[in-house]
Amino acid sequence: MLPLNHDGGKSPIWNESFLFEIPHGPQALDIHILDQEKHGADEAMGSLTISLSQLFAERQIAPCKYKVHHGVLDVHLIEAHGLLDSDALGKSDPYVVIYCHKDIQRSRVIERSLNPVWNEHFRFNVNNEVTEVLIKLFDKDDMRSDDPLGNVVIPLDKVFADGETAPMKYKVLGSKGQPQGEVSVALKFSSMD
Ligand SMILES: [Ca+2]
Ligand SMILES: [Ca+2]
Repeated sequence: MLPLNHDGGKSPIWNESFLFEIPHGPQALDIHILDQEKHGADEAMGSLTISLSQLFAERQIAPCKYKVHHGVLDVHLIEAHGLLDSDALGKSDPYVVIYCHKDIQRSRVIERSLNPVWNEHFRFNVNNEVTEVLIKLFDKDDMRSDDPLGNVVIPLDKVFADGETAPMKYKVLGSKGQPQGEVSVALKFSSMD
């Protein structure tokens, strides 16, 4: 067991070497950083991928720093426009389910509206394994299973680079890729590095 550093493990020093035999070796090295838990599964803290092509060409790479994304992503679900009317009487009762890696969160239901305003914030712990957020829209139905209203995929590379993206309209796409309205979302990433 390694002793904890003076800062409670935030800046660990390992200074360990690992030898790999790679006769027909992989093109990249994947490093996963975990937090050891006494009870339950160890928690992922981030990961990085180092391409080995430069190493194969130059035989050696001097020590350098690689960025590990680790922080909190704030998904601000603002509103939607022009959603499908999937109820025989009246309008849809939309809500969304947000998928961020293995984490799933759900908004409240706005009754009888095709232009719902949620103005809700959802916070997710994210690391390098997370590259996008999936938003699924549904119509809440009482007597049967909820109707899907379409999906939105938001790539996160811009918010990771800029730290913040202003409210933007994303197209809601149906099961065949057809547009079914739009959702306004703003993103904010607070790095823990
Ligand atoms: Ca319905
Ligand atoms: Ca409904």
